Amino acid sequence: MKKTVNLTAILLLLATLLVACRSTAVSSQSSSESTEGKKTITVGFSQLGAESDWRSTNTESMLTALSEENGYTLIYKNGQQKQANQITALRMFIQQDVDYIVLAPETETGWDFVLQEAKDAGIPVIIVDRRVDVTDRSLYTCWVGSDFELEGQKMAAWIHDYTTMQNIAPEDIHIVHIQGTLGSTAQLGRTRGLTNAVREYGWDLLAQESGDFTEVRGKEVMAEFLRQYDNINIVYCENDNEAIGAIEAIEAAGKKVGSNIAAGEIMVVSFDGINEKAMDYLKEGKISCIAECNPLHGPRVQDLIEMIEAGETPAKYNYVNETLFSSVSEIKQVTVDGKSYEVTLVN
Ligand code: GYE
Repeated sequence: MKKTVNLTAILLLLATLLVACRSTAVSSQSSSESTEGKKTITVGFSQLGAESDWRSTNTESMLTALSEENGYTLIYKNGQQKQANQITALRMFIQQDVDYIVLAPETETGWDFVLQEAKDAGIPVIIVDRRVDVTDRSLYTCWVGSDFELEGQKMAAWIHDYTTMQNIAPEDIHIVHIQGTLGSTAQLGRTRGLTNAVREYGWDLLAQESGDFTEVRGKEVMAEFLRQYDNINIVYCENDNEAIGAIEAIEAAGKKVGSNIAAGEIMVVSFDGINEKAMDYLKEGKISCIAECNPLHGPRVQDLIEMIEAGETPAKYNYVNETLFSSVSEIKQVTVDGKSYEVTLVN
């Protein structure tokens, strides 16, 4: 009897051991499966268009960061400069039940309905670059981009410091202003930066018109300004592509671009600092100052998604630090609202 009990106990022990071994094997197999077959994160990215070098660099940055190697399935849609296309893209992402929506909006208004639909579907939305103006801010999780008004303020401060140093009286500063896409955050901020300075310093703002952030329109608008005014001495372009177009128009009209206003040169300033041709123009002195606007938001958006995935709450507004580029060596820094910003010398 004793023997039987012992045998049963041994058999039971063996069986338990076997089961234990098996379950370890199963669990180790399933965990390796889960690392190899790790769930990818599906992101729908609605880009507004392809109007500038800034935009193409931005798109590339997003596609590289949200790539398959990094664990993403990216559905990319180019809105071709039309908000209606972007809204359609967002609705498609909602139907496809993506994990995240990333939106680079063309203009600020008109997003309330579609963002409400995304919220109702439980899809977090990350806004990148320009902003959305919605009544309920909980319609998006967070935003990452530049402080466009600060860019404009820094540029205005640079113009003020430089012209003061050159002993040019405010009323002798005759500016034409080629704006970006009207209603976009980049346009609104950069325009505010200039118009506030015009009011503060008493500069002569001759004309304002949108060049839609493109080279072609920048050239057309500048040609038109040159036909209307013969005293232009500063051109404030809201991006480098417009500046390149404007320079073409100025040179075609037989005038010279440069920072020597007293000698009759037309001074061109702009924004971005990503376009190679514009950076060459800066070195040559054809563009006098460029306020940097950084387009490399891909890794930033990736970080935000990873934070949310980890259960953290990212800051609502995430700003990127930026500099001013200039080949005019005399101005080493500018001050805005009591804070000083260095000018990066490019030559
Ligand atoms: O400056 C311009 C682009 O929104 C910051 O859009 C962006 C602007 C950028 O087309 O080149």
